[in-house]
Amino acid sequence: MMDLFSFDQPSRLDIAEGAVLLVGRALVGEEALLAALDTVVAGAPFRHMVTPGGFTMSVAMTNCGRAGWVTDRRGYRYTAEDPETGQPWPEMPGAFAALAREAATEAGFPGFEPDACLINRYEPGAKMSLHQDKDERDFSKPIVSVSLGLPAIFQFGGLSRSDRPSKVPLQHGDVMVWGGPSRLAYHGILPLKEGQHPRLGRNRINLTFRKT
Ligand code: MD3
Ligand code: FE
Repeated sequence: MMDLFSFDQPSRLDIAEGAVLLVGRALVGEEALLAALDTVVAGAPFRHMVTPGGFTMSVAMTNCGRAGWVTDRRGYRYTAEDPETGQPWPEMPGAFAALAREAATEAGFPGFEPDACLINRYEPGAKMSLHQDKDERDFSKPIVSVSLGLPAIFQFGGLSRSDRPSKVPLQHGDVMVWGGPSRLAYHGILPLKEGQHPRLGRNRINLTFRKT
């Protein structure tokens, strides 16, 4: 029988200028991605960081790559070492770097070589409030994000916090690329709904690739 939808040609949705959703793009090679994730988390466990304002984040985080994003009472920044251990963050797995690079190319941003991968873990109820990602130096590089596990509703706003955000559902295996004018758009994740994912249980994992 003919495949109407195949894993090697995921559908591509343009969400906004420079913002591309590659539906199911991470499903090919999903097991390699999850095995690599286990290796990273064994070296740098998830932890709940504290914002400069003193709030503990509902999302648990860790990092891999030459730089990792951290927050504490002193502020937001990238570090070469995990502050919990003083050791370098785990290396970026080859399967992570390849997916980020290929997805960026497919979305029109060739030559993307991320040096940081922030890994976010959401349990039901966890959320990420509207914010901009602007701790990086070069906004001409895109950000690539990979959604795994429980579904979430992504909020995508404009360049001003007061722009009313639109809602985009994100599923296991979806890859988004944010470049061009979308790179500095406000965005967030609504509180995760209760659920069970066959492979990841009560969790949503998001990999966010950046060139710092
Ligand atoms: C749009 N994470 O870690 S990924 C973050 O699902 C973050 O965990 C969310 O926002 C998550 O900073 C959303 C999608 C994403 C990431 C960066 C963006 C969307 C973006 C940068 C600019 C515009
Ligand atoms: Fe963000």
